[in-house]
Amino acid sequence: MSSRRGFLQNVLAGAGFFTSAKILSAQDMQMSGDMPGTNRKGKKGSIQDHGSPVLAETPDVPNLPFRMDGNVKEFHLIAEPVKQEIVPGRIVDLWGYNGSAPGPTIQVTRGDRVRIIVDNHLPEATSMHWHGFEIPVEMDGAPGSSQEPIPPGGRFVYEFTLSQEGTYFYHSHMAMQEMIGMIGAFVMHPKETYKPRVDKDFVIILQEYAILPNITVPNSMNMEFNWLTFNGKSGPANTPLIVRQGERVRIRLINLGMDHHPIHLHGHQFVVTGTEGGRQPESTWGPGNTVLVGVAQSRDVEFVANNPGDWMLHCHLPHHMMNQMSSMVGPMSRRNGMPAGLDMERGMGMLRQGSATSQENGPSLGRGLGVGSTAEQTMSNSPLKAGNPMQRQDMPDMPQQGMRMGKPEVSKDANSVPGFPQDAFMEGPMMAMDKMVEKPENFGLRPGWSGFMAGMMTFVRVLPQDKYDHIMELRKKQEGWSKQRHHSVV
Ligand SMILES: [Cu+2]
Repeated sequence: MSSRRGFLQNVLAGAGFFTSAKILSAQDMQMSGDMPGTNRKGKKGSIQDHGSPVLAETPDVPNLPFRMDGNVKEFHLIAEPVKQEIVPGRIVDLWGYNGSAPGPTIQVTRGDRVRIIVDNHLPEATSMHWHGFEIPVEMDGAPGSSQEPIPPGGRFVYEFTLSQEGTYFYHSHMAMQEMIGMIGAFVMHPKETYKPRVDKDFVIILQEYAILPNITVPNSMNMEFNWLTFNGKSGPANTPLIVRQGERVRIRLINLGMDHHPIHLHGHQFVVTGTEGGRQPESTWGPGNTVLVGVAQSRDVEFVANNPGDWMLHCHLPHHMMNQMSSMVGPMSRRNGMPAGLDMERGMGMLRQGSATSQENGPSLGRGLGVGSTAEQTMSNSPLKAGNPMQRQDMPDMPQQGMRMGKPEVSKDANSVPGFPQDAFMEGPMMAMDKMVEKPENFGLRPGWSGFMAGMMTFVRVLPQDKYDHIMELRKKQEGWSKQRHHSVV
């Protein structure tokens, strides 16, 4: 985060953008804990606090700084290619904003007049849509109808007054660009805090990418996805949500992708207090612990964190609780290849002979669009041939690469059991990388925890006061330390 922040400031300073204005960084704003430009009554951090709302925190994503021009809050967004490290060592090529995918979070207060300068540093035209905003149509960012697309190297300046409240977002209105990262959160706070007041307010953006092994660019046309992210990170690389026991917590979930995600919280019941249309009346709040966040929707959930522990928060679609899913993992890792897809021409339906449902073409087209592998491993949901279950045919020496050493514990006759393997080579001690994802927010987690975290998965850590304070201390120390170094690694 600190490197992103430095990068952002450099970009903005380089453009001469903030020469006369104080830069409000994410950390500055977060440390003050206040909405910029507002006075907060009450003791900071106190559970009984009233007055203006707390600033939302988007773990692993910075806030977008702004400057005041008279009574206008001026933001600057740069659409550009981004290198994003979704898990340690897996750096992928996405498109985003200001060095981040998803883009930095914008936070405003109802009634604010905002100006957003959008520069296009992409090699093609883009557009910037303000999702759900009640603003004049010429500010809507619909390419071709409300305005011309922003050409490469071009700029468009948006300006409007906001009279809404809730969890909104901005995104490119070009479909393929949406699938390669181009979205960011836009939180509109009320002037007076809602009751009951929340002590912590988090934003999580849900995204999905199809990135085959040894490729760094997602295939934005895929219908299936093997990297599922919260705020641009897959488990175990996410920064956990740190809360004090007894605090009231809001989590704002935003989804822009091809799938709907049932987001589940362990250990607590919550209520859904808002949608992409803003706050819902309290009479509609029913208890639950899983909320379906549909495509183009946002959902706010609130709960009192009264149950201490490290609680998982994750998408409950089983395939969204995995990383690097491809035709070579899990049950499919042990047999020879079989036809799986078609080349792009035939996959798009341009068949030279036969029909798409024919004996020759049907099985391949049935697996996807044909844009991808042309051979896949057969399923092993039937007994494998006898032999040492530790020995993988395709990978006799399992690479460890910084992961914790160790082999999965499997029974001697594992290969004779129909269905084996399911998770044996995908989860557990051998996949643990606690050290590689070490950060203050992970302090004190059970050793080996990271071997079971993947995909859209993070923790809500509900901590008693002393443990909470300790992590905050560590966080402060790390911020001080990384401020001294201008270019740390992600
Ligand atoms: Cu999901």
